Amino acid sequence: MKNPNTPVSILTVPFDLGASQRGTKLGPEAILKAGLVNKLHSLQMKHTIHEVHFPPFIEERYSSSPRLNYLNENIRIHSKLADEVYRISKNGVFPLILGGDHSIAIGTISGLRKHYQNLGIIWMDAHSDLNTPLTTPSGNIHGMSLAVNLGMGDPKLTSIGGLKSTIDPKDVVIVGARSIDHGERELIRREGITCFTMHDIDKLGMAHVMQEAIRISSSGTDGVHLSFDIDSIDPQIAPATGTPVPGGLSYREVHLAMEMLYESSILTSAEIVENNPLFDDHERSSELLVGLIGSLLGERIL
Ligand code: 6HN
Ligand code: MN
Ligand code: MN
Ligand code: MN
Repeated sequence: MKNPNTPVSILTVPFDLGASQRGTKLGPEAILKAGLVNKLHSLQMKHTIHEVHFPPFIEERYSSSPRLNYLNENIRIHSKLADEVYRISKNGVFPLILGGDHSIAIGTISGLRKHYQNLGIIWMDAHSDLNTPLTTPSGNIHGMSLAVNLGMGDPKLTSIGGLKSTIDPKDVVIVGARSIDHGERELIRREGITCFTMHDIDKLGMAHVMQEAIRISSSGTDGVHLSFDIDSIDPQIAPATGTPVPGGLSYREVHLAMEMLYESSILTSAEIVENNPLFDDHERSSELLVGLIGSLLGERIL
């Protein structure tokens, strides 16, 4: 964050209809239970916690389509979240959003785009979430959220927040990818998105990759958002995910990323998504996430 005295507004978004596995709607509560509030107190950060409420969904009336699962439910959540994120950013407060599955990035980033002219994005994920209804293998909207933010996909999703401006693909950096679908690969090449795969991290080292991610996302932008998918971390140390992919970030690599983001002072918002306590081993993934949020907000070893 730009100024360490910036107050933080935690928005919890218990929504899991962007994915096929149920359970990420329990994610925010698990992170709070694992000690997030104590962590913020120990860092002496002013903060508020607020749940994004939705009218309950009636299961028999779920909107189904083979290409866009639960489209109407997604639209409702992301529209409401966009409003709340916009309000928080406008007030000079740092929004920290706890998901929920990764579809919520549609709401978060739509809200941020109302406040920032040119938003940069660091997308830490095992996946690139760049599918569209034409390329999706699953119909799950959490696999399309970055594409939607680039203006690609169903108009009912790309128009959330009511803005014409989209994110410039040159200001987007993906970090940690190791499962990219065919259509996503084409889109990354066509749009010139920077994508540091695990192969790049192995070769270049995490410090260099994060230096580049920070430089690219912050050059010519007036805000930078971190969208952090828990599955970027190796599933052996963070098992709480419905979409595990082996060969992910190590404990120190992911902490280093958070520490470097704090030191860079570029971040203006962050979201932590896809934590699914139904797959956790006791609370170890949620505890790891609390530690990572600590590093992101300024906790130091020495
Ligand atoms: N996530 N690429 C796959 C799909 O269904 O589109 C997996 C997406 C995972 C999404 O992890 O946020
Ligand atoms: Mn994701
Ligand atoms: Mn993922
Ligand atoms: Mn730029």
